[in-house]
Amino acid sequence: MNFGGLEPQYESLDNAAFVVVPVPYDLTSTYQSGARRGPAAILEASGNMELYDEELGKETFRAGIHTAAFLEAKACGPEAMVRAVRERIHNIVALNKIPVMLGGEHSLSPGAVEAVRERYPDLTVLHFDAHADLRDTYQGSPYSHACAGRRMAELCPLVQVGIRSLSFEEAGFLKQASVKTFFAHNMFKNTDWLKRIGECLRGDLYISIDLDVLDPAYMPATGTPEPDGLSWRQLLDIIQSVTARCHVRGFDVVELAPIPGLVAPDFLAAKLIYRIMGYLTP
Ligand SMILES: [Mn+2]
Repeated sequence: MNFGGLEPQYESLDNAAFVVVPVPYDLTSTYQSGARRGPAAILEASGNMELYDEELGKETFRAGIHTAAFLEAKACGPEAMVRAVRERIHNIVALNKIPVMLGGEHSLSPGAVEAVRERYPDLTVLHFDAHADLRDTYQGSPYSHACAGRRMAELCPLVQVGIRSLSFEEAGFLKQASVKTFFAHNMFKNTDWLKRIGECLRGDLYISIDLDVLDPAYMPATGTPEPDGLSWRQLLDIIQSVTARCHVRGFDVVELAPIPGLVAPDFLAAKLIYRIMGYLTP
């Protein structure tokens, strides 16, 4: 099972612009678990997509999309898992290919960011999420999904978009931290919101997408859904505008917790990934 259900010549590692890394891990989930089933659901849905992108007018797969082996869960805890992600992503970046991590839970993303930043030291992270994820520790662990934003912010400048859930302490942290947060309730009050997000971003970029940034009407299949999220089109508009002005060195799509019998969210995730790949290829 590879991303897109591609023929071997478009799937080989040597010729691939993108390397998809499925990481079926959700051991720190606190509300609804199930993100461990996300990567397989995305890959299966991707095999049923049209490979001609009707919006971009091209067949993105011709740039080459390799799907790596599943990175299986480590029983020795989330820190070892983050390290395993870092190693795997490091090897992909070293080949000058764009890593695309499929979560799994968000606690994995700092490992990918760390690996990409080693190669691109001026990296900025664009973080889409309903949740700020800025806790220093959660349930005794600094590697919880609830701390993913904080860990990424320790590595490089962080720009958060779509946020609509955080604790009092996280709100306090934002007042003094070098994190730029676009709250969902504020984002669309001004017509220049797209421009304002773009102004925070330049150069090398990593994009981390927690799918719960989307409104649950579009994306019900997440462990911690929140109302008042972005639409499919709003999310794409932001990503398209930043990919036009930044060098995207890697991205992840995390926290899909598939709902049995409801494939629309799986399909959305697959098409989102393919569309982003399309933005990143000439
Ligand atoms: Mn979230």
